[in-house]
Amino acid sequence: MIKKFLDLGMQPLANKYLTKKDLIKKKREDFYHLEIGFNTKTKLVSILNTIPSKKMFDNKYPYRASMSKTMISSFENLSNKIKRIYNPDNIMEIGSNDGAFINNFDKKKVIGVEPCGNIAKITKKKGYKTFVNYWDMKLAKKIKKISEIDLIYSANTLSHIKDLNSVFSSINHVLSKKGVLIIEDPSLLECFKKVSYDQFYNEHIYVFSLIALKNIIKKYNLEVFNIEKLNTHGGSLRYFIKRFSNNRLKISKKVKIQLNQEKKFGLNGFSAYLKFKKKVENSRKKLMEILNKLKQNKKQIIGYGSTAKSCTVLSYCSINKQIIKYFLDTTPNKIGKYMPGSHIYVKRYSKPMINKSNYVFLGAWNFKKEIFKKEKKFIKNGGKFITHVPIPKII
Ligand code: JHZ
Repeated sequence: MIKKFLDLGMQPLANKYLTKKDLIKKKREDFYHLEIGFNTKTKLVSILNTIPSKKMFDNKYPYRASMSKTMISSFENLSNKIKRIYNPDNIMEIGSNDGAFINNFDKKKVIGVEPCGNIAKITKKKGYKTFVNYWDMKLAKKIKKISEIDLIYSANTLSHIKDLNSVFSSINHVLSKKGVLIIEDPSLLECFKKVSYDQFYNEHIYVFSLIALKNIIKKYNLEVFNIEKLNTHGGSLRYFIKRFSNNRLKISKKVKIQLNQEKKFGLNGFSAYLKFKKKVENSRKKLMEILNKLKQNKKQIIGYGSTAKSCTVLSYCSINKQIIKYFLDTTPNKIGKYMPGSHIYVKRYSKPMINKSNYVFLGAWNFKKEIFKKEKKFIKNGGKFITHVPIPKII
């Protein structure tokens, strides 16, 4: 049974940016009801109204993993580890985006799977074998005809695919006997601790806990043998998964520790979910108090990092362009366009632009460390950031 615990209202598709022409023509935007539920049997947390993949991941997809130094170095560190510890004959990445991970490997050893044609073009151009496909059994069969895969990696992708049965049976089909599957996605425990409700948007169908993932993959004779806690994307978990039959890889005690932490927090019962709902409502109230007060005092507020997450916050809190004048961002496919729903304009990031600002809402709060390092001058000159995570405040 799926029990609903949170209603984040009507939301646009988080990565559907609009052009000026779209606005003039009053192009129809798709809105959907963003409600979150908890499966009492599998303990899996998911959004309740899902959008077909084709509507979300198309040839105009803007997100580029390489836009952040944090992500590039996270992928580089993992790649070095993979080479050192597993030394696989071949590697496949599901959701290879612009190649931030596969760039670290020999072109002969690695393949990418990326359904967004405009993004897949980037790795193809560099000479990486890239399948412009959604991950499914048809593709798994095609790949297996060439070879089984020793190491499958997928970051921030499996949580975007509704049919987890198809995901894991296809992985099972192509993974070699001693193969290792590494998945990384935002952690539900971290999301709850940080009240980062903006981890929920149309693309994030699931926010996994170890408890839930363990329950789901056991059906495919797969088990988590190690985990790593990552700071990326607001607190993620990296799951190292093997076949039950592979006894060469031992189960780390970190797995048990994480399971206990999740249980202690109450992630396998419903009351933690109701508590989270209350915290989310308070978060909205506090953020709006801060923004409205600044507005009353005639302060100009801009945004930094036009994230998919921001889209949830803007809609849920009814923040419009009267409150946040524009967003700054480095992503080529977002610059010069308007954010979905709020229609707040996205300007090209530049140092002078940020340095002349006073109050900056941190849309990319997950890159706070990287951004604070980059914006020392803005901070030194008295510039203030506004964040809603873990509690709304001016920093
Ligand atoms: P970022 C996307 O979510 C969508 P978003 C997706 N569904 C997902 O799961 C995660 O990524 C992985 C900009 N920026 O990574 C770049 C600057 O302008 O938090 C990006 O537009 N300057 C696939 O959109 C945005 O912020 C900077 O210095 O929530 C960050 O987006 C930095 C560091 C970032 O993901």
